[in-house]
Amino acid sequence: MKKIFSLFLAICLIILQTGFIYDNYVSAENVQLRNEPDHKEPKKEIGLQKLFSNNTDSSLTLWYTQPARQWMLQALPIGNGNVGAMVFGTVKKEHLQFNEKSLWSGRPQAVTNPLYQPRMDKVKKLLASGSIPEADSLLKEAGGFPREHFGAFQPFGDLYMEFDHGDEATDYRRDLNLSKALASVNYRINGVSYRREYFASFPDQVVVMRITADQPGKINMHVTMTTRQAQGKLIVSNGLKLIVKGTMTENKLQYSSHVKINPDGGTTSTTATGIEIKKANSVVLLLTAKTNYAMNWPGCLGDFDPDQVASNYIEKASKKTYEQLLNAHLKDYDNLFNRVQLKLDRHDDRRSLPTDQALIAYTKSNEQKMQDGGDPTLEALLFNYGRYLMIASSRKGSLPANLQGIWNNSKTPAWDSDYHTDINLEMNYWINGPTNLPECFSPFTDYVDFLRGPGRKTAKDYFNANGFFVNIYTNPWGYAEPRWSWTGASGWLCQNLYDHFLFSGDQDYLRNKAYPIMKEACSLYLDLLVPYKDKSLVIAPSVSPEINFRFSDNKTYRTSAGAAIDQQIVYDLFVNTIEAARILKTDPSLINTLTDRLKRLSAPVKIGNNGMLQEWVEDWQAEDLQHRHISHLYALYPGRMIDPIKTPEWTKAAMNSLTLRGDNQTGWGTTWRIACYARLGEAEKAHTFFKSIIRHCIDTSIVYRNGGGAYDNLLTCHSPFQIDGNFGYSAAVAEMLLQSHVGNWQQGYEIHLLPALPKAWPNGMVKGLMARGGLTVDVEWKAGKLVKAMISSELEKTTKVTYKGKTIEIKISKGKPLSLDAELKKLNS
Ligand code: FUC
Repeated sequence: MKKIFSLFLAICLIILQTGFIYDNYVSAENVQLRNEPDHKEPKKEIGLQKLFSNNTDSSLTLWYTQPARQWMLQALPIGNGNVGAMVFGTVKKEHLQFNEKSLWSGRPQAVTNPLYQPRMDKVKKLLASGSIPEADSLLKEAGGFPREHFGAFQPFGDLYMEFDHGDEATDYRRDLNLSKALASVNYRINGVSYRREYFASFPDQVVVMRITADQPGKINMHVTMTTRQAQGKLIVSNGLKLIVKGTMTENKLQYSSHVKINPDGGTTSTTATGIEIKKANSVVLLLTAKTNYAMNWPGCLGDFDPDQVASNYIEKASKKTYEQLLNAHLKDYDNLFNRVQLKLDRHDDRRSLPTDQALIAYTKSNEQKMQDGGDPTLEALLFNYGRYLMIASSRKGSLPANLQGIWNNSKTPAWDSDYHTDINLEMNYWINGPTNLPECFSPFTDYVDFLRGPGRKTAKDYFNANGFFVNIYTNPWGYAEPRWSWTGASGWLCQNLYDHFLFSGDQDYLRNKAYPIMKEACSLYLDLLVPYKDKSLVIAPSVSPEINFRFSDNKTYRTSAGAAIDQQIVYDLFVNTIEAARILKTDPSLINTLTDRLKRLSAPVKIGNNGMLQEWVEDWQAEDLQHRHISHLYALYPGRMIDPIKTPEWTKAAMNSLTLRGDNQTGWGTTWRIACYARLGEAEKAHTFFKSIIRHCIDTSIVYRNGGGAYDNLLTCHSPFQIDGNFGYSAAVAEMLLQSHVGNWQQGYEIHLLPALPKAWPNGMVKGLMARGGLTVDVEWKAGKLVKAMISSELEKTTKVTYKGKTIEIKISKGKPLSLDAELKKLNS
C-alpha cells in the first residue's frame, strides 16, 4: 500500500513538473485480374435459394445465386493465416486459386545511396532554418534511391476440379458463412443435389474441401493443379497426391504445395495432369502450401525443407476424418470470431436479397438519394466480414496481412501487394484492439520487430542516426530504404504496438515485445530532432505523406522540417514510451530525456489562419486541397490528442480540415474519415461515408480519386481491391459504438458509450467490444437510446463511463460484470 502511495506521489510530481506539456493533450493525461473467362450461369434460381435466404443470418452470410466470374469481383476468400484461397464455385469446373503469404519474388536489398549521409546534417539545418529550396537542391544532387529486387506478392497456384455431370444446374447457391468460416456451393443436376464445402484450418494448416451428393456413386471428377511460377513442376502420384514444387531463381525461395484426395467409394486413376475419380460417394481434398521464407534479416530463408513441412501437414490431416478436421477448425475459429456480435435490427426488405443484389440496391438507393438509403443488415455484414478477413489472413507465425491480405492472383499486383506504412499497414491492424482480436495481432508485432534489422542499417546509412528507420513501403525482404520520400514510419508502427497493449493489458507483451521496439524508435527520433527557427524541436527531414506544399517562391515541395504528422507521431511515441517505462518501472533516464524533448517539441497540433489544422510547420497551403491522405489528422485518429470535450478548439479545426479535404476518396481514405468523424462525435457525417464504401464497384484499375466501394464479394476497392478498406471499416464502426481514447493507464480510460450512433441504427446490440484498459463492453440500445451496457474485466479496475454528456466513475471487480442503464445507474451489484 505504502509502495502504491509513493508511486502515486511520484507520478503526481512528474505530472506537475511536466504539466504544461500535457495540459493541451488528451493523451497527455496519459503520462500516461487477369479476367477469368465468363462461366455459364445456372438457368433457374429456385428452391434452395429461397430456403437458405430464410434460415441464415444475413449479417453473417455472403451468398449468391451464381458462380464467380472474375477473381477480384466475385470469388470468395478463405484463409488460415498462411494459405489463402479464392473459391469460384463454378458448376462444371471448380476453381480454387490459392496463395501462400510468403511466396514473394524479389530479394533483400543490398545497395544504398552513400551520397545522402554526408550532406544530411546540412540538409537538416537548412530545413530547420526554412531554406526549403536550398535543401531540396542539395537532396536532389544526391540522386535517387535504389530500389532493386523489391519483388511482389506472388500467386501460388490453381486447383481445378472438373465434374462429369453436365453444367445445366438449378437451385444454385454459393455462400460464405462468417460465423463458421465455411464456404459452400450447392446445386442440382439431373435430379442429384451436390454440395461442396470449403474451409481453411489454422490448427491443421490445410484447406479442406468436401464434395458430396445426395445419391451414392454420383461423383465423377478430375482434379488437377497448376502454378504460374516458372520453375514450378507438377508431380502426380499414385498415392492420390498432387504436388507442385520449385525454387525461385532470383531469391532461392523454395515452395511446395501438396494436395491429397481421399474419396469414399468409387475408383481412381492417375492421368498425365491429375487424378480421375469415378462413381465416388463423396470426396475430401486437402491442400497445403509452404515456402522456406523466414522473418530473419538479411537472409530471410529458413533452414528447413518446405516440401517436408507441407507433406507432414497433409499426412497428419489425412489421418483425421472430415468431421474431426471441421470440429478442430470450428473450435479454433468460433473462439475468435463469435466473441463479438453486432446486430443492427431494423425491418428491411433487402434482408432476403443475395449479397450482390443487396449491394446494388444499397448503391442505387443512395445514388437516387432515396430516403431509405441504408441497409443496417448489410452494414453489419461488412463489419463482421472485416473480422472474418482478419482471422483468415493474420495468424500467429506468419507475415502480417498485406495490401490484399493473403489473396492475390496476379504476378504484378497493384503496389506489389506490399506493406505500405503511411496508412495501409497500420490501418489493417486498427481492428484488432477494439474488435477483440488480439491473437491475430502477433504477425504485425513480429514484422515490425523484423524491420528493426534493415531499419537500423538505413538509420545509419542515411542519417548516421541510432534506432531504426522504416520507409513508406516495405516487403518481406526488409526493404527499408527512404525511396521517394523521407516519411518515417517507425513511430507510427509503434502506435499500433502500444495500442495493442492498452486494449489487451498484456504486460508481458509490453515488456518483452513492444517496449524494446518503442525504445529503439525513440532513439531514431531523438537523433532526428533539430531546433527550428524559434528553437522548438522539429523532425528533419519530414514529410506529410504523398502531398506537396506551396512555398513562398510559389513552387511546390515535399520535404520540410516538422510536418504535423511527424510531430504528432513523435509526441505520441514519447508520451507512450514514458508511460510504458513507468508501468514497467524501468529506464528513468530515458523518461527524463523524453520529458525534456516533449517540453521543447514544436507543437504537434497548430491551428492555421484559415481555422484548420496546420499540415506543416508553417501555414503552407496543400498543393492538392482534396488529397486522400489526411495525415495531419493523425492526432485525432489513430492518435488520442483531440476530443470534442477536452480540446474543443482543435475539434473545430479538425472538422474544418476534414471538410475541406472532401468526401470523394478511395477505400481506406473513406474509412479513415469515418473513424475521424466518429471521434468528433459526428454520427450522421460518419454514416454519410457508408455510401462510398458500400458502393457497388466493378473497376479493377488503379484510381486515386472518386474511388472506393466494394465488389460483389464485399472486398473493398481502392480500386483495385485493397483490404485496408475492409479492416478500416470494421475499426471505424467500432469507433462509432464505443470509444476509450481519453485517459491514461494508471487512472483508467473513459468508456464513451454510443459516441456516434447514427439515426440509421435505431435499434441494435453489440457484444464483446474492447475498451482500452482491457475492459470488455456489451451495449444494447433501442430507439436510438441506450438500454443497457455491461462492462467486465479480468482485473480489478476503476474507470469512467460517459453517455450523452454524463460521466460516472465505476469500480469493476474481476469476473463480476457491471451493468448500467441509460442514466448510467447500476442494474445489478
Ligand atoms: C499509398 C496510398 C495509395 C495506395 C497505396 C497502396 O501510397 O496513397 O492510395 O493505397 O498506398
